[in-house]
Amino acid sequence: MKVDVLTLFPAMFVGPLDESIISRARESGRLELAIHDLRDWTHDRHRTVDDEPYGGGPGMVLKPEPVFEAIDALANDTTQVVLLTPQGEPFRQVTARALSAHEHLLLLCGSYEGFDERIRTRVHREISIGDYVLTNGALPAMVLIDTVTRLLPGVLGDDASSTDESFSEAKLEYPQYTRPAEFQGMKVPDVLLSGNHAKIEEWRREQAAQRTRERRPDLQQDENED
Ligand code: JEW
Repeated sequence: MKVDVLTLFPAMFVGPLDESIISRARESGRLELAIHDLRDWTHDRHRTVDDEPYGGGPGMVLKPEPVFEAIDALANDTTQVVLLTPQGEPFRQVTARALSAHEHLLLLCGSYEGFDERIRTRVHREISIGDYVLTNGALPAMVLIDTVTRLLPGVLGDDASSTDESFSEAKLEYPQYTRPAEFQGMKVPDVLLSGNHAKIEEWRREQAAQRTRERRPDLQQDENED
């Protein structure tokens, strides 16, 4: 998959995407990532990307011209153009799945208080990563890249792929333990040391269901499974 990112803060993308699984996905060619500075599509001496809002009011608004020019340069008919914005649809695992099916994503990060409404006409999807306030769209873009990359064929080993389903199945994970069997007076539950795999599986299912009920009642669990 090819992912182009359009941002006013390209330096924010250096580091987080050069580590771990994302880094390996890039090295193996399964992810081709390019970070672009929106100011590269300005033509004035000050590389202006924003202006005052028509009608007055506080803050600055992202100008349409550089964004349209960048989209014209970077996107084609097969590109899924995604705008990161607090006004977007809430980002979920199903959204990540849908995006991972595209060969080419163009992520528009934006910045400032807002963007010219006409930018929306060039966008296929608007996504918000959650209900909290951020300073710009760089972190949301990186969250999206991370979630989508690990869904690409061959990026995760077989072991990790099987643990991929926690959120797709709307269930939190069961409690886990490793050695030692007792640590600072805290014991690992007997059932996990019993060697009885049917009982262990039963215990884990019950723990996961209980934990989901208590912590995330908004997640729709399988009704016959607790
Ligand atoms: C997101 C892109 C660009 C936040 C979440 N927050 C916020 C906010 C901003 C500007 C105006 C109004 C509210 C900051 N901001 C962004 C925030 C995406 C931009 C500027 C964003 N998902 N996506 N939770």
